Amino acid sequence: MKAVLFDLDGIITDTAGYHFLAWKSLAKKLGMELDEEFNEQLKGVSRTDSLELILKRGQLENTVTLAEKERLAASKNEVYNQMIKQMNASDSLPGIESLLIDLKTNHFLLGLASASQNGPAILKKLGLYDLFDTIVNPAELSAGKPDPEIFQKAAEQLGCSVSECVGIEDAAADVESINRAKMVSIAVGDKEVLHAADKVIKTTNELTVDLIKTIWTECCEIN
Ligand code: B16
Ligand code: MG
Repeated sequence: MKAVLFDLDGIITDTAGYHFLAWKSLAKKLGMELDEEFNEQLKGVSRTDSLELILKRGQLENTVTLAEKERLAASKNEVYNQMIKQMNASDSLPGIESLLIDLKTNHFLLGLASASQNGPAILKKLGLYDLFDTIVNPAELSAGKPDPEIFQKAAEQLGCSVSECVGIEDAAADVESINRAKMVSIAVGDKEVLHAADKVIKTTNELTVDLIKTIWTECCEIN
């Protein structure tokens, strides 16, 4: 194992609630109510694709112009940025900061494979930006998760082969992205939802360098 690739939202920090509130407020202006169940579909999905899903739900997809879509996406991002303004070093999920430091101390490479264009700014707020060796720019991808491109790109940027990487995610579509990239996948959350992962754990503070190395080694022995 040479590298560990992290999702941001739901693994490094819990920004999912803010994304939900920002989309909910935008949907309300469009005359729609969004519930938590629908929000599950938006996890790991890019800003533009999330907007498309919301417009489709309101049967508005053919009535909104491209310029209007851009305006709506920008306005959601403004609301979201307002909400995350106060984030600081205390906002990383349990055990994440020490895990990243331990991985670096053990000479593993770290990559960010997040659909969020706000990823670098959020890592800076959390004081974790300098620990990362690479960050994939989601704006440069031709396909979002569950396509494997984002994980393949992270491996390429680190100069690693996919077999040398472990990906860590919190949503089903995102686990699919890691698996399709032919990397070892670790999921954090509900086993029923995330069963496709090579290993599912309940919370981020269970993640340790030893656990990640053991999972990677076991997967290599099986394959
Ligand atoms: P932004 P992840 C994803 O982050 C979020 O899960 C998803 O809800 C959001 O729409 C997407 O980032 C884009 O975020 O609007 O900040 O560019 O889970 O891939 O780290
Ligand atoms: Mg996520």
